[in-house]
Amino acid sequence: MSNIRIAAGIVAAENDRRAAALDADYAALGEKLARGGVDIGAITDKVSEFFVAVPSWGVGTGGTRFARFPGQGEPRHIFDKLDDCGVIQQLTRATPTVSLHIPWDKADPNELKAKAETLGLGFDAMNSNTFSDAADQAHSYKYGSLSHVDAATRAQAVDHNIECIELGAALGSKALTVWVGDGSNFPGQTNFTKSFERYLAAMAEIYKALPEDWRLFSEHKMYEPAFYSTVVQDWGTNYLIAQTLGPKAQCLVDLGHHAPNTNIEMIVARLIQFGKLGGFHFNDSKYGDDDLDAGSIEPYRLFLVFNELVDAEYRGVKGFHPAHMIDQSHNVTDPIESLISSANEIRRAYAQALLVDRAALSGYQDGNDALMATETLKRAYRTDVEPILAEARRRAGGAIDPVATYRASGYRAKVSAERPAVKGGSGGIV
Ligand SMILES: [Mn+2]
Repeated sequence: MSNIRIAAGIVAAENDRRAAALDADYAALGEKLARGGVDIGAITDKVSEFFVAVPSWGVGTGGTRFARFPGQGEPRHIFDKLDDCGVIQQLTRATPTVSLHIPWDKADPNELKAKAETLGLGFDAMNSNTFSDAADQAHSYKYGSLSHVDAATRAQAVDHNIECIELGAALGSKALTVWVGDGSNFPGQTNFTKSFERYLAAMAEIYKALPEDWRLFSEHKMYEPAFYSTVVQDWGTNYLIAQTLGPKAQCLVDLGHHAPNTNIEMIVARLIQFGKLGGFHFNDSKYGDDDLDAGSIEPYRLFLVFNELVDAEYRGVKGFHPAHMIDQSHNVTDPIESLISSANEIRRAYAQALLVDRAALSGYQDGNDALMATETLKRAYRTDVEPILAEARRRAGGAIDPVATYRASGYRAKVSAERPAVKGGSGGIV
């Protein structure tokens, strides 16, 4: 098991070329922020401590239900995937954990831990898969899993989730994310109430198996793979699940899982208010669950979500510690480059949200000054925080320009020589 890292000399040489420009840009931004009473050092420290988990499935090339076009040097198994995740962390210093998907990433926990440790990685939330059939399973999930009409199929799905918890516990993970593909394609195909009752009873079994310090995240999704109804269709149903199961159950918000034009930042605020925001699957979308790169379509929406998160952080909301995870499908880019860029965009939204003058905003809100209130958000959003992001990476040993450094390293060509091309392959949207 070789660890393929980018040589430290390459990162240093690339950083040297950009150091003087960054020093000047950082000083200029620091001066500008200081005029508004903001200490750039404090913002940089906070950004440095903000992390987002990389999905193991994100480092392979994704696909659609039409086709998948494999990329060069694709990871063949979880250990290759961890190598790729290690490179993302090495360059960004923003992604120290990996979120595993079982059974895709199933392996000996000791080997997984040992490999991750050599790469400086840890493990974030575990993800179960009852939306497709594994080769050796007794009962099919074609007509559902945790809400299936057949008790033996439900029990099999519950057992799989418990297996994910056990593997995760051995790896140091602290959460299980459950997303089911259960639903229906035709009116009348399923009974809404009975299927939700069956789902809740099955989730209660999983909840019982959680270690004391674990959380259970349920993820809602409006449609796909079911096209008429899904059992966990929206944040209201998701909230009911978390409320019914107990304090360790919280809602996971995948940014792509809502109807078009939904005010996602407002959902985030509601879930925070009632202690049920578990975390995020960051991505972006134009039409549906497109799983495009975070911040690539609607960066202002991402900022508005972070505006709610920072508001909660500064208010010191009790028990507020959402899990930050990326969930994307990379069909036309090098997945490593997309994940590097997404991690940066997520940190960018956080940094911009930290710059919002909250005292002024509160004053404008109380004074019904709509124009100045929204301008206060815009002023923070318009700030080019790139020098802060680059400085945070540099201080932590990462790359000032991580994509350029990745390209200069020739990593993809190197792994292409070691990893034979994958033939065919299936759809990759999750
Ligand atoms: Mn997701």
